[in-house]
Amino acid sequence: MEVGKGISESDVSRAIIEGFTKDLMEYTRTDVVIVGSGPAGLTAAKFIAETGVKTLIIERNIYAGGGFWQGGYLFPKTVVEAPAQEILLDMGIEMEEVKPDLYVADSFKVVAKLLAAVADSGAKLLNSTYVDDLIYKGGRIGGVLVNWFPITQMPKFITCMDPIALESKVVIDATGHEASMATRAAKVLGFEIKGHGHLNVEEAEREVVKNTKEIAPGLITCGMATASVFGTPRMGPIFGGMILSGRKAAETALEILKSKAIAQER
Ligand code: 48F
Repeated sequence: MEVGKGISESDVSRAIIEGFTKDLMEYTRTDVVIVGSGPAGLTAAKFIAETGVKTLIIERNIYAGGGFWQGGYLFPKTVVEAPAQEILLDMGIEMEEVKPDLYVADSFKVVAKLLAAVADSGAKLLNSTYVDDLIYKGGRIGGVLVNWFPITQMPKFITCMDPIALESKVVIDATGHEASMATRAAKVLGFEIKGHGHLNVEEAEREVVKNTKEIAPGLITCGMATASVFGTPRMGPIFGGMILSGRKAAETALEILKSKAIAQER
């Protein structure tokens, strides 16, 4: 068979345009939107989507993975502590024990296998897309407003280039240090975003998992966004707390969806 024979340029264009718009239409209404595809957001996505819940991850970068591609100082080594290594081992990620309960792995293998697990779970990724704001109606967060990320680099994009809305029953803020969804919600609902504190690994890791919760009706924070909301310390380049926080966000989202479904049945 001669490669490329019988394929026209417009065939290629149609495949891209039809495929993408079909997906986008399908995700105008979804169960869970996760903003940010770092370790916390990706872990949350895997644990939610594998239960069959319709899950959309939105990431402003072309690539997914956030800060998970490198450890500290741009060195591509991922460090996690117990018990988070169990989640990575379940995905087939090899880890070396550097001391009891502390593990290290190649960052590219960690991200590649986590992304594969997320893809297999059925979650969808909308990349190069910036979440600009939240839908707020009936006393709860009801989705997100999105635009192409390159638009944010143009002058005056907020005022003259409207985003489109994607509805969802739950939104998870996994935007890292910026906590940008929580910051929007805080302005509208009148609560305070404290900003994370100085480095303290033990306290930071404990608090980030403990504080992963629904912070406003329909809005959950996880990962570094949680530390920013609650003003707890930063943890530096260790990722166990991010992974465990992502899993807790997934459990919280599934509980919210269950209680909404029960309320609708009544
Ligand atoms: O920063 P990020 O990796 O967040 P995380 O999952 O993990 C934090 C760690 O990487 C590290 C740390 C602990 O080890 O301190 O920093 O909490 O990933 C956040 C992702 O969200 C995207 C951003 O590009 C990144 O990939 N993001 C942020 N704001 C938006 C967004 C937005 N408004 N719209 C879309 N994506």
